[in-house]
Amino acid sequence: MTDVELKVSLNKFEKFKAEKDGLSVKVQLEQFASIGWEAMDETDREHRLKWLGVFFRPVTPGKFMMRLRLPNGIVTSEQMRVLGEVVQRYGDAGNADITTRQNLQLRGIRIEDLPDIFNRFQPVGLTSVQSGMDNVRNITGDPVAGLDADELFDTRELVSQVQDMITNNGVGNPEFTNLPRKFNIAIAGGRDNSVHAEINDLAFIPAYKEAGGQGGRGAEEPKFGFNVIVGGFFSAKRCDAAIPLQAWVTPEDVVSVCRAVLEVYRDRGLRANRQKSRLMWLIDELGLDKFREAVEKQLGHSLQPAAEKDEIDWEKRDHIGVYPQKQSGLNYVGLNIPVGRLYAQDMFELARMAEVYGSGEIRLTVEQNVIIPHISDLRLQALLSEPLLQRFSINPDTLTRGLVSCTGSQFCNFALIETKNRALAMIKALEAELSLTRSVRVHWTGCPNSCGQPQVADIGLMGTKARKNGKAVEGVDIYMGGKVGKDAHLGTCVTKGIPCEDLQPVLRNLLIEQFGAKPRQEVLVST
Ligand code: SRM
Ligand code: SF4
Repeated sequence: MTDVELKVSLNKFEKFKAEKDGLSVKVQLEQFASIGWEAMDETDREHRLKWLGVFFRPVTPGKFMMRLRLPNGIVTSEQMRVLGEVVQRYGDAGNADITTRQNLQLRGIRIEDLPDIFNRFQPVGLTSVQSGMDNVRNITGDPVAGLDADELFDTRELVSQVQDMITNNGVGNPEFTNLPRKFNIAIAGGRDNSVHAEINDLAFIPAYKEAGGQGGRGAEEPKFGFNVIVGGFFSAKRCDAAIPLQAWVTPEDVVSVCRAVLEVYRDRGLRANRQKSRLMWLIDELGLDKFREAVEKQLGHSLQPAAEKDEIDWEKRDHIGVYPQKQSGLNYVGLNIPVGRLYAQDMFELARMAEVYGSGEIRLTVEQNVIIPHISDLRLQALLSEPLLQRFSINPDTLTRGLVSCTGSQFCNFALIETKNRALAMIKALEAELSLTRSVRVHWTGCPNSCGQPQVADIGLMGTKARKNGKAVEGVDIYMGGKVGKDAHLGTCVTKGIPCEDLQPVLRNLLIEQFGAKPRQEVLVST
């Protein structure tokens, strides 16, 4: 594309990015704090601040959201305490949500507090840089990396290295602050694909390569590496699972492959129409072979062909409950956090419990739950008797256990419906009515952007406007058939436009007919 053509086709987002890089607002924070949010330049306030992970919320003007970066979903007790202190000062308006990318978002943030908040982040190694808009999102890794006796690869270090490359060690990296659109990266390390690799723009899946070449059994041990998949994404316009790049890389190559793919995407990605800018659209445009060649050219060497099979051969685990670690005498404990919502006091309690019973480490999952690792056998019972576990259970009811929800209309202006509170209330009501012997993964998402990933759920509920008695009401489209873990594939829309007020009986029937739920009355009579 010539410069002239490029200028003609620049949309509003490309224009403001070209005028001033998003990251440059970093040096203006003191100024923003002193003039206040209302006096700020609108584009700085509503767009560029997202390069620092700070999101203006039109639903709660003046109370910003702050999205962190927590590589591999790991947070220390010290960091959790700092984050708890940040939200505590906002009283009822302050809270934190665990996100579907193993991450935390803080709420209630005032612009005048930003300089102080960033000063507190720095000494404890927290960063929120490049976590929104046209940047690479939080990089997900195996939530039980380094704990799981059956893991194939401990993803923690690699995920941190990729983040450090992209963000210049959390300080901000102008090399990658002007991508055509958002970009998601995941690295799987276990056998159950705990990261939903298939819904990322770029993901690495454990796979062994026979020594001595392409398939044949060599004399040496098979070598560990990853098959690379590309182009997975959800958007209102299109949703696709990632496709194989037909490449296998060693762990040592992962950072440079991430860099090369990002450079190709940055330099050749489509920028005219934001609805057609995610990586898969570029792969479509170039064709997979040409795309792969472009990545190889950027890398400076050719990629090895993919291993014949990958190692994802387990059903996905949710990690809720108590599990022995590979380190003898130690356990990890998974707590169910209903719809991922935490308040300051919960954060302080989690930090304290991680220190008293574990090593001070806390982990987050893409199901918006928490894992506390490194609990010795001797301390386990005491941890399990902690009052917080009444609310954040290690043995929740079957439907609460699989519940995930995006933010919804409480804070998100894209939302067509309220999600988190409604999701919880409806699941509780269904649990009162029904008895199930297995967990059913119900995902709510407030609009077709699909942040709550309804396409990976057993039952996915996507917010929409429905009609009832001639009036527009909040409703959902129902998705079914999403499969995670082994043979993961996306679910599809099976029913459209159910008013939320009529949804409970519809879900009840689905759970009875397709998931073996029994009405509690019947269970009582037959026992
Ligand atoms: Fe998302 C935009 C929340 C995971 C697809 N997403 C938004 C915004 C920023 C919109 C806005 O400005 O209000 C939401 C912020 C609401 C708020 O105040 O919380 C938002 N997305 C979320 C989170 C918090 C949902 C959650 O409750 O967990 C997740 C934050 C993850 C993180 O830590 O970074 C979140 N978003 C996702 C995912 C799931 C994933 O990554 O596995 C997706 C689908 C996967 C994907 O992106 O391919 C997702 N979000 C979107 C999209 C559609 C992207 C597109 O290509 O069109 C948008 C809209 C956009 O970018 O224009 C969006
Ligand atoms: Fe907001 Fe829609 Fe994403 Fe939910 S799915 S957080 S409503 S953009």
